Amino acid sequence: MISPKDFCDVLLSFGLTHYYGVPDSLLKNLCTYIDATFSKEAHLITANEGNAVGLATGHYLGSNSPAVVYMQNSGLGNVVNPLTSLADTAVYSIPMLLVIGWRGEPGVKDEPQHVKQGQVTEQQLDVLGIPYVIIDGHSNLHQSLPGVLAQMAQECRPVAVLVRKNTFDSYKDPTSSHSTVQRESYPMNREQALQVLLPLISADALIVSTTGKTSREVFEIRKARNEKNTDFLTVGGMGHTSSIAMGVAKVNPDRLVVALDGDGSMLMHMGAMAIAGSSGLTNFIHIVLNNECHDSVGGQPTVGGAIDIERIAIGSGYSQYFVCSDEHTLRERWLEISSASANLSSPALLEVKIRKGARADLGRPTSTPAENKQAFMRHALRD
Ligand SMILES: Cc1ncc(C[n+]2csc(CCOP(=O)(O)OP(=O)(O)O)c2C)c(N)n1
Repeated sequence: MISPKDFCDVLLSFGLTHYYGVPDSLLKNLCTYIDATFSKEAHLITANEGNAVGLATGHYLGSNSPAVVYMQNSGLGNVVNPLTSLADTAVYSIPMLLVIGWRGEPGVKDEPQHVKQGQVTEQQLDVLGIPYVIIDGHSNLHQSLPGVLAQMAQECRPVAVLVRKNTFDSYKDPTSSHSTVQRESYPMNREQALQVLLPLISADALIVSTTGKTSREVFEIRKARNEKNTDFLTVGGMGHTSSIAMGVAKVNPDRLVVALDGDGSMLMHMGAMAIAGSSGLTNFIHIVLNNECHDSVGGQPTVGGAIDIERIAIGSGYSQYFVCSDEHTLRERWLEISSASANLSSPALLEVKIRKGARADLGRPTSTPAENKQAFMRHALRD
């Protein structure tokens, strides 16, 4: 296996000193190493992968040095436009190194949402005209990387390293004092908050839950309670949970629709909030489970603890904002929301402040995405 430090040292020897990206479970050890080692000036966790490509572009324009952009291969969709219409050699010709975690590599068992993306990752890089190398735990970085990095510098273009599963050695932040530590510790974690919330929401409501452990926990809670799983588990398409919920709410004005979102997911496509806020929908409640981090892929921090979600929501046109951080207040806030919802003029947002962390034995949905879709649609159509 490759130590994250050796990897970054090799990149450093090629003048790559700055990192931008969205964390990935496959790159977890590399991400933890970068976050623990590099200063805020040299490393930023971005809202989405396109945001990282934009930053790397500006980084080059302002310094004449390329930067590194790291991401899960599911983030390739978010970078297509800035790569093809900005960084490509046919446009501004911006050098940068993309470090891409290869989920769903053909032949390697993975979750349904990664299968298609894993199959097409190499083709996508080919179509985008991005030269790349593949590395795994046995790669000799001094042989694999120089060629592609020389091409990046000489041809002034984005290039990529596609990283297989189990490439990086484990890395534990020795200080644990870095930004991955939450500023405040709240009494509930995400699963505890969901345990309280789910029974409060009426059985007739339509629930859309976000990517990662939120949906896994929703699924397991329903199973443990012998309840039918009619919630839409947004296993892919991170950042689009509230948009999906809003789409459902628009065509079901007589039903309450609840988005169970994460802070990382909310931030990823925050423009959606302005659209929801301006929608005039009165049957849509946006719940943000804010643990200030990307808990599902290793707990790397988001800016969820630094931003003012109330002002963002109200400024985006949401009619009301509620906040809570313990079980008692969560119950109270839900009562308030339920009684206020008849008089709402646009969506309401509930921020639930939680601490990071999940059960070690958390399972994954045993139903397929097709089964989940059918169950949700039967519930929506009262079939
Ligand atoms: C476009 C895209 N980028 C990255 C990922 C990897 N990913 C899956 S879940 C997740 C973290 C989600 O964070 P948040 O919404 O705050 O929820 P939490 O895990 O903290 O509950 C990430 C980065 C992804 N699935 N899709």
